[in-house]
Parts: sequence; structure tokens; C-alpha cells
Amino acid sequence: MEIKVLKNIMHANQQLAEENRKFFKERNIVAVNVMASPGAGKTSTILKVIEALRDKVNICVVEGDIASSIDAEKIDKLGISVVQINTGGGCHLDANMIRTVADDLKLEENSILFIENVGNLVCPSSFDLGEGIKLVIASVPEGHDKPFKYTSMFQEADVIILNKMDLMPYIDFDRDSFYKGIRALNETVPVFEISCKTGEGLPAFVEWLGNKVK
Ligand SMILES: Nc1nc2c(ncn2[C@@H]2O[C@H](COP(=O)(O)OP(=O)(O)OP(=O)(O)O)[C@@H](O)[C@H]2O)c(=O)[nH]1
Ligand SMILES: [Mg+2]
Repeated sequence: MEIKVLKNIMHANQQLAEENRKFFKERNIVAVNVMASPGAGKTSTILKVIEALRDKVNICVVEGDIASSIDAEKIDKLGISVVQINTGGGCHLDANMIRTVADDLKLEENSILFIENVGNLVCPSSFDLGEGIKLVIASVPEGHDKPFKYTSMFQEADVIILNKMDLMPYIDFDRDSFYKGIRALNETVPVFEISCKTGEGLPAFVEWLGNKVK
């Protein structure tokens, strides 16, 4: 009996991801796959960018979590079109999930679609969603060694955020080592140091992202 399962799943996902990518590209929708550990600041960053860019560009959000609608409620409170996906234990989103919910969003041409992936530095990097930008968020309390341990996540990132910079004085975080780890994997990826608490560094990231919609 022939057993070949995983390869087929990945192939099917890739095909759907390409269809999603085409859909987004035709409408100039910048789809941002937001990946990070639990609690690194995915939702906080999305909320800050919404605050800064909502008057200039339409923004929609897909929230991915194993359970609950806590994050989606925060987005909904701002009057932003949002859909929650509960994976029911699954550790990542996939392209079919994104395709399934796309019609439920108020997606317009020339907009940003944030897709907050399940908090996890491993599995989400293996599943293409059809996004245009892979945003990886690290945060100071997690430690500077994450790029050395979760290599594919940092290798494939189109942009990296180092969040919670306000906590730098209280944590033994070796910035040089963090950057060494990133540059060994990804020589050119832009890195933005921000704090969602103080707002430090956010304008530069907002400008970078805003320019992608033009
Ligand atoms: N001190 C500090 N706290 C922050 C910062 N950004 C986020 N937080 C806090 O960190 C916690 C987690 O933030 P979230 O934005 O919910 O993180 P998340 O990555 O969306 O978490 P999950 O969706 O559960 O994976 C919250 O208590 C935030 O208030 C920051 O820049 N500085
Ligand atoms: Mg969140």
C-alpha cells in the first residue's frame, strides 16, 4: 500500500496559496501574515497600525487562534472588518482557511489584510497562505537567541519587528547577538525596533507598510 500523505497536503496548500496570492494581487490587497510566539505582540502591533493608517487605507483582519475570539473583539471594537478563525487545536492557519473567510471581510481594492497567525514560531512558517508579506515579530522578553533556534521563521521573513523595546533596560537582551542570528539567515530583511506600549519606533514601520499599498 502506498502511503504519502504530508507531501500531498503541502502541495494542495501551495496551490490554494497561489490562488489566494493572485486574488490579492489583482486587487492590490497587501496581505500580511503576522507570525510570532504567543504574546509577542501580534494583536498589539495590528491595533497600532490600524490606529495610524485607517484614515489613509482600508484595513481588514483575520484573527487565527486555537480558541476564543478575544483578539477579534479588540479589532471589532475599532469598527474594522474582522473574521476569527478558531483552529480547534491546530497550530497554524492554512491557505484554505483564508480562502474560506475572504468573502466575509469587507475587502476593498488597495487595502491591507492582516492575517494574525496562531501564536507559534514553528508551524506557521511551513504553510503559505498566499500572503504578500511575512511579518515576524520577536519581542525582548523572549530573548535574543530566537533567530538561532527558530531558523525557518526568521529566514523566510520579509520584515521583522523587535517589539517591547521599553523592556530592554530590565532584560539581558544581547542586541548584537540577535542581529547576528538574523543576518546569518537573511542578509537584507528590514528590522524595526518598536514598542507598542510607548509607540517608540512605530512610525517607521507604519511608513514602510503604508508604502507597500501604493
Ligand atoms: N511592555 C510591553 N508590553 C507589550 C508590548 N506589546 C504588547 N505588550 C503586552 O503583551 C501582551 C501580549 O500582547 P498581544 O498583542 O496580545 O500578543 P499576541 O502576540 O497577539 O498574543 P497571542 O494572540 O495570544 O499569541 C499584552 O499584555 C500586551 O499589552 C510592548 O511593546 N511593551
Ligand atoms: Mg493576538
